[in-house]
Amino acid sequence: MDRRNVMTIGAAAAVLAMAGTFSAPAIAQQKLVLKATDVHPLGYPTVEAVVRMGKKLEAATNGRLSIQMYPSMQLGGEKEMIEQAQIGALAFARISVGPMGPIVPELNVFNLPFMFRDTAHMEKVIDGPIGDEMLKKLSDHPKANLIGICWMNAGTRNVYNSKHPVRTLADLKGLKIRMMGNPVFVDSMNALGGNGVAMGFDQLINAMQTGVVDGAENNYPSYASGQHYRYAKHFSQTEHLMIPEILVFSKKTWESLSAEDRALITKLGKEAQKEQRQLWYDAEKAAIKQMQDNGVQIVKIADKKPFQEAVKPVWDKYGKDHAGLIKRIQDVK
Ligand code: GTR
Repeated sequence: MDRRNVMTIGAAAAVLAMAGTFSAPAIAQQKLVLKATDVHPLGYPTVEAVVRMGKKLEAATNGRLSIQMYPSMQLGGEKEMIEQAQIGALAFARISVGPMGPIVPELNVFNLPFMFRDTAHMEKVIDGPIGDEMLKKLSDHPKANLIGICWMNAGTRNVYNSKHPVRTLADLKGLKIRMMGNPVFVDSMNALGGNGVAMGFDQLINAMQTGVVDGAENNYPSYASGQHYRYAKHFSQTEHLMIPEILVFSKKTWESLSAEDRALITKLGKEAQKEQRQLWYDAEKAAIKQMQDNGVQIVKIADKKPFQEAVKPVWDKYGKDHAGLIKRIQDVK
């Protein structure tokens, strides 16, 4: 080996050494601001849980990773949020399982009316092996392009309208009720006797104002924080749906993260699931107070049996391919 070659090798080694010393940590130090979005405003339990998660992420990585929250549908409705996460235009989207059903068929089981017996049942399912399995189904789905991070509570959904109190199925007749964009919901409302109209959450206020719909259905915090009582004062405790929400992450962005960063986000997601739950219970109480303060008539449904009977065809149509999963959910005691 002549002297020139030795020097070349020496210089190359020096460059490699420098790369090892400076460049790699410099890359690792690169700041990454993860965009997150939600249809709800700041302070709403799902938004607050993700904001808190962002603070923890920032602290754990000395500011290298952080979350920037775009609340209140700033980046569009849920459909747009999902699409943006899929292409990597944003990292986190907190969405209802409602619009995810058409993407991951198994998730539609959570969208069946009267699927869960009560809140405790729903929580046990999402906190347990079925919950983990469903998150994995979403993450592994070849076309979803999303990673399921964690679950969040969203209470029960209840019908509200501007015309009259709904106490029985007969009262739903002729009412145009906005439902989330997924055929299972329109079919459910039609089976209950109303007229289901699918549209995004972002179009709802306008549709109620202009009479395109007579009302909608949702949980207490969504109804109260969106001030839907200004357009639809008759709120009935139909509790026909109990749909958990899901925090998803863009698969594209996920694949660019290190294993450590993924593990950290997964861990903080589990913590967010717990924290959001307490925030949720508090928000439900506050929402009911706000509704009462604004003269909302909260109508009790004396007999829910006819409602449950009426949606049987929806179960036959959407549940038939998932009998095993439905049975496992029902067996969770
Ligand atoms: C809310 C839910 C939103 C959205 C909305 C809707 O309860 O938090 O994610 O699904 O309902 O009705 O579209």
